[in-house]
Amino acid sequence: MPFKIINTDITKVNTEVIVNAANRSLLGGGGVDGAIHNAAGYELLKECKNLGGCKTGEAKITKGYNLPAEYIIHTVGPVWQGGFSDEEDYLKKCYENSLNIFKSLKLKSIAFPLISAGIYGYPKDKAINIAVSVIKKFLESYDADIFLVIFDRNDFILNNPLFNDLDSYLIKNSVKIPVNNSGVCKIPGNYNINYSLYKKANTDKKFFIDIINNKEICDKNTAKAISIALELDVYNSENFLSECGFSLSDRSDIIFRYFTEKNFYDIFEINKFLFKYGEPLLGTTALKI
Ligand code: AR6
Repeated sequence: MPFKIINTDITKVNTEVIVNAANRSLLGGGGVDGAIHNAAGYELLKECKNLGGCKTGEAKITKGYNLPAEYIIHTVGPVWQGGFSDEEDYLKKCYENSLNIFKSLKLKSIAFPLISAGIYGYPKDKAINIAVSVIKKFLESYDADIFLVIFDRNDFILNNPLFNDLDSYLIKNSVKIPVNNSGVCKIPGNYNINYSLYKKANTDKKFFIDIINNKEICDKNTAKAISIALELDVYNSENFLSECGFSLSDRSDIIFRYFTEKNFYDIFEINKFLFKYGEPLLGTTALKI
């Protein structure tokens, strides 16, 4: 089920599918569309000419040609018109229809750009929230590695009151705590961890099962993801991590502690904040990007 937000150029991403934020002609344009057509080559335009265009909110698939990705799903986002023209519904449909094609082909990895958030002017914070919420819902019933590609970190705007609060928390808690990363690297036996928690830990199913059976080394990031999945409060999460051989020390740990203090266990939301601060996200995808 894992979902990660990454900062890169989507044309370089080696998922099976990348998604293009196209226009209704499907014949190329600027932004990510231009970058994808340039990188894929002329053969892509030839195939697109036979598709007969695409309506806003719908999606069509082509081969990836010279891209690392095998396929491209082209979808057409709405142009922002102040929010009064069903833009939200159309943008949701872009993600949903792309994911439906992806699922129908039984594919396992896909990367999205932030559809409509460039030339089409959709407010970036709203576009991020729609992308994450549709992807999160989809992953409840289908296992895949899904990436949201943020090309320019400045586009990652979080309009969330917790953000200012977390900022002051980080300033108050910036004192270095002695580090214990002795890394027993094993999940302590006294926690009854059900394998179905892999979704809540944003972790690949097979990797998660190997971790809880101690067939794989549990790194600190995974230990924190499991602690979130178990909904351990701040006291118990620190005990759990300490039993795994880790203590909370760096900035990403302080962000983790901030959310456990609040009993906040939505790993997708926590990862938005970690991305914003340039810290590693919690969870593990099967595909390494
Ligand atoms: N990799 C990942 N993301 C990118 C890349 C890249 N190489 N290049 C840009 N982005 P936009 P839209 C980001 O304008 O708003 C085209 O002309 C960019 O920073 O590409 O849906 C089409 O033909 C932004 O966050 O798409 C349409 O006419 C996001 O991709 C129109 O633009 C989307 O920006 C579609 O506009």
